[in-house]
Amino acid sequence: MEYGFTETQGMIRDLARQIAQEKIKPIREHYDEVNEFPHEIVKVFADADLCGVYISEDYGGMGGGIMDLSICVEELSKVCSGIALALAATALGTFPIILFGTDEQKKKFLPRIASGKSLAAFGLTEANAGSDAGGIKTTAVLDGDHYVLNGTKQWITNGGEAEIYTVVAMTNKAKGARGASAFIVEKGTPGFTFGKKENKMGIRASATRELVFQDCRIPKANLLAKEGMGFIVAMKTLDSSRPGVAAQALGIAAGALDEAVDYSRQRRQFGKPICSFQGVQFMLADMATQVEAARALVYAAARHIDSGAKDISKISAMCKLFASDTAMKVTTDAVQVLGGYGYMREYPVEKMMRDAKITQIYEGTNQIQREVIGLGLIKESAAAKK
Ligand code: COS
Repeated sequence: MEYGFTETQGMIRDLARQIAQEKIKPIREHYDEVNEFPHEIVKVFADADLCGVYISEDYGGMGGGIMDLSICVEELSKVCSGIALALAATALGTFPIILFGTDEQKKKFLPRIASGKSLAAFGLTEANAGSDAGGIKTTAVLDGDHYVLNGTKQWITNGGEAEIYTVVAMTNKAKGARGASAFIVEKGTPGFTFGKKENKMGIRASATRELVFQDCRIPKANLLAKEGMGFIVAMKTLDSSRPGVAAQALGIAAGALDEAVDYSRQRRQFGKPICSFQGVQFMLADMATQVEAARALVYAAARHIDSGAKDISKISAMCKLFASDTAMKVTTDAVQVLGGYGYMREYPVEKMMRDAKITQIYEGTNQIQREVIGLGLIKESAAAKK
């Protein structure tokens, strides 16, 4: 099969492609305009069993991995990355449970996510802790059988819409990054509310909101891994989730390329379709080459992680960096190919350009990705010299 997909992966691609074309395409402009969450499409994902493609069969999923998730997110993002994000951000919120949850925690939460009954979200970022993830101020204090959470998380994707949140808070401030711990918090827990809903440049069908904790008591059993391991939980989660952002960026770029090629065949100037001009052809050729290169790196990273390899930080950061820079460049060029029409809301490429921008920023800015890649290179070189 194309790109070495398994039969199941081919099926996931076809299903996601069909949903994107039939269900998402007709309503993507509306959701972008009104800045609302697409509940009707999340139900379609659930009915099609797409919510659990990366979750083990033991917990109700399809038993695939990051590659299966990436294929699904890429296809959906070709049409609308904001809507695809409901699924991708759920994966981000789910990875801490997959990677660090006990069997009990997995049994309790994963089947709900796999079935699409519950969405998940990941709460790390705060107003003054973005790139400096170790600088979070939210606290969790042990009180008998409960932890008491206080603080505010900012810009949380799926905020307010998700039922299950994995949240990082400080259990020992004095220890810095080593004093953070990760918890599962359910929507509806007293003391857990939602704050400001953001009005964004792109991915407007996605909900981005504050999580507010005020003396929020959560059972001790909801601690993930051990006290003090929260920063590691967060870093390893991001290592696994970044290919999902890369797949989203790849989908946006591939979608914009398709639009640009189609348009260049229809649009006539100087008595010919504009695709017959070398200036346009060369642009399309560069765009297509960049998309294919991004795809190769995203799939390589996803497969490397799925192989169970331990050294995943560097390639995960590389695919996120490359695919998101590709998305920005290709969507900008797609707008250029469509010219004046490209700048208008009636055509989808201006939305794709707005949507692409966030992929260079979230789940670690591309400057942070370069730092992770650089550190990886230094570590590898040092290990090779030992
Ligand atoms: N896997 C396992 N452990 C990791 C790790 C990883 N990928 N990355 C770092 N660690 C460990 C380090 O080994 C170190 O452990 P020790 O204390 O035992 O030495 C600890 O975590 C702290 O690491 P470090 O000192 O490198 O942390 P920094 O505070 O300097 O931060 C970066 C490192 C910048 C890479 C990190 O803060 C980061 O990824 N920031 C971006 C966060 C982000 O993506 N935010 C987006 C919002 S979340 S959607």
